[in-house]
Amino acid sequence: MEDTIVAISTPNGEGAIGIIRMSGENSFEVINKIFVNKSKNNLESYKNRELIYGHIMDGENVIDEVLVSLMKSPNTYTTENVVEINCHGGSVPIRRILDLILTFDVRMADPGEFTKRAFLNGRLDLSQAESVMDLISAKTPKGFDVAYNQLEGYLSVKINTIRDKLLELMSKIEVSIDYPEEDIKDITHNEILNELNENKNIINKMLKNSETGKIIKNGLSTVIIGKPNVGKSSLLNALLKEAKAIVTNIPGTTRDVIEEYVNINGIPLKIIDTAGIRETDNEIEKIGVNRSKSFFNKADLVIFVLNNAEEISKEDREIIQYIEDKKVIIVINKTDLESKIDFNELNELLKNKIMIRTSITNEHGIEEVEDEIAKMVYNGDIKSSENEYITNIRHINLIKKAFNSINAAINATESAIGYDFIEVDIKDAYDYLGEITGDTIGEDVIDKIFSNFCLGK
Ligand SMILES: Nc1nc2c(ncn2[C@@H]2O[C@H](COP(=O)(O)OP(=O)(O)OP(=O)(O)O)[C@@H](O)[C@H]2O)c(=O)[nH]1
Ligand SMILES: [Mg+2]
Repeated sequence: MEDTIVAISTPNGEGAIGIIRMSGENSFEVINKIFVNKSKNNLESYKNRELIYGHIMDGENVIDEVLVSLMKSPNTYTTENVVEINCHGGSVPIRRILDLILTFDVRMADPGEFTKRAFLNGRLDLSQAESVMDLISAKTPKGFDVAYNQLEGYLSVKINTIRDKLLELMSKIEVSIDYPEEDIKDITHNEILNELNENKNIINKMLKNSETGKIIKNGLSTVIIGKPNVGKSSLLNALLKEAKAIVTNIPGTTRDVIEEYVNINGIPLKIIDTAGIRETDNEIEKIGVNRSKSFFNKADLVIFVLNNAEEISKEDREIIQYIEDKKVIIVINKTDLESKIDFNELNELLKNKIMIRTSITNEHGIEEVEDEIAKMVYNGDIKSSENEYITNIRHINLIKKAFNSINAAINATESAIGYDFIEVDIKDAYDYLGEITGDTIGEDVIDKIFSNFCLGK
């Protein structure tokens, strides 16, 4: 029998209510001992999941006025008996109730232990359990929708469908190995190849979307660079729709790096505005410039701003060298002013880079910048309505491994190697995919996954 566990399920700090959750065999018995309501009925005479008003008592002493609900196994979060206590949302009542509960045969839950139990008791598979954490930490509504879809089991269904097909293929191969002289028609190399290719294509499609999935989950780190005074901070403010960064006509206004989050078509963007790049004797500005340069390397996307009213300078050429093999959007700003920039030279310097003309002062071209960012992330689509992305690095790595094993099986089949060798590779792919849903996985990996959860979840 599993221990009974308890944890505070609401965040730290002051709030209207705080929730303490208890799960396991003893939870009903414990709540019966510490909870008193006016009619003094035995709690188990209440309806399942009904909210019951009353007080938590430590002997004769009232600890807090609360609402309690009892949820009977098996239709609960963990599938065990679960009790939730809604008390006042301050650290004192919450802590006191928790301490009181811990005087009984109940222990503190480990991080993620409630969800781990939901997994171990078979209510959720591993990919669904992992999505719970993504739901909580989602940075945009889009990120939430993708995680929710995973909780609903879209990934599990997809993975299980492939695994079923692989299993069927393995059993056909097995029959051909074990009973070669029986009347059953042996599977041919060609038939194996067809099956394998079909699964390879499905997996490949999943992998293709995984870059987008990672960005939807973790955000896109975007750096705005350019010479002083070209309008970098103005662009940051325009994307944020808020005057966060200081804008002046004095070159060298931004001395340090400014970081802000913004949601662009469902993509969480961490935008970094940097100090304008130029040679300078000013020590403070020098540090800023060096920091700007170091930010290129870490960025997923670079927005390089140039001033339409200035000629291309030595600094611009230097920046162009830095960004050559980066994902870049070039913004030619101040198009309201007379153009002095040599576009022939610029096109020559910046082959195949996307260029957008803006006048931030007149609010021109900003939407184009946003659309271009979305396009880069959604593989050409400006607004993807799709929610079927794989966002979890662990899943992506396993899908890659499964892909490689299927490829190995295809190669083996093409070189007409013995069936037992082909089968080994197929079995590997089958097992890797099983690690996503938790069908084939070691206890250590499971522990590691849930230890990243927050307490009380
Ligand atoms: N005419 C015109 N002026 C602009 C435009 N965009 C920005 N400016 C002006 O250009 C000046 C510099 O803008 P900032 O956004 O501070 O430029 P920055 O690149 O952040 O400058 P540093 O922080 O010094 O590197 C300000 O006076 C802005 O009002 C534009 O599209 N047209
Ligand atoms: Mg600035």
